[in-house]
Amino acid sequence: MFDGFNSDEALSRLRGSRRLLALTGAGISAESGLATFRGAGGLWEGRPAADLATPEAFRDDPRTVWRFYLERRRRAREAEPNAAHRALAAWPGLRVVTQNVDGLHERAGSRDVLALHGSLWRDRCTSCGRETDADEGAPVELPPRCACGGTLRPGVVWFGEALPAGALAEADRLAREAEVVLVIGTSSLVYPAAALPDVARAAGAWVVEINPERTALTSRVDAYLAGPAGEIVPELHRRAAAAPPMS
Ligand code: BJW
Ligand code: ZN
Repeated sequence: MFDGFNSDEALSRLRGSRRLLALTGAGISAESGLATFRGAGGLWEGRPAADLATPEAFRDDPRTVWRFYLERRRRAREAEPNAAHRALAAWPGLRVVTQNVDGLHERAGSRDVLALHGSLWRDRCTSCGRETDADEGAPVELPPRCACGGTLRPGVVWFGEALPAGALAEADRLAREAEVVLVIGTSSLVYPAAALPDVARAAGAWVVEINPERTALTSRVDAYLAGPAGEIVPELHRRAAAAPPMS
């Protein structure tokens, strides 16, 4: 049915399952026009985008890191959720765990999204730790300041930083309880998120990867559907979620 392997069994597993988990990465937002980290367009002013997502980059050059995030906010604000975000939001019994910070799952209508790497739409003070909603307008001064006088930073998780403990624990629980896990649009290189499909599989789940390219994970999944999320996910939803569960 789809290119890749075991797509027919993926469909029948999906039809029969009530506890579904989608683990998403930057690739699910590619068709909304947002650049991935490691693909084409993953450079910002000639530097790999992931190099800017570090505490060291922020310490050395907070203005450049802020300009990068302000540009990401602008693009995300102008982007719309695509057919893959919408199909996941419409899928009964499916929970979303995302590495993305763009908010497109929420805007598509997914509820209780677990955002492992924080949010583009939050700021955090590096002095007092207070978290606030990001200001709508561009700040007059970079880096922007907290009311306490401290430097604000984007409310995202950079390399070497801990993921939000509650979200990670909940994602781990969902992975253990899932019957089928859809891993969509991630290179599966960044941990601990990349370990969740293995956690799920060890607990008995069926893991289905959706990605136009093979990844670090592909050799460890039960099915691989090769193609863009915006085409494959709605088609899966149409064929699996719309059909009555087999009894
Ligand atoms: C499509 C498509 C279409 C294209 N349809 N698909 C174990 C082993 C080794 C290393 C580590 C380890 N544990 C921890 C580490 C260190 C590190 C790590 O993983 N390093 C590796 C790179 C080796 N991890 C961390 O540092 C993490 N923290 C941590 O472990 O803390 C420990 C600790 C505990 C207690 C106290 C203190 C510390 C934190 C990781 C944070 C990652 N942050 C970023 C930035 C977030 C903010 C922002 O957005 O700016 O998260 S980096 C960046 O990578 C971002 C992403 O969420 C993340 C993953 O990227 P993703 O989503 O997979 O994107 P790409 O670009 O890589 O892939 C896109 C995919 O889409 C491709 O496959 C395409 O083919 C595909 N695609 N079009 C479907 N249309
Ligand atoms: Zn403060």
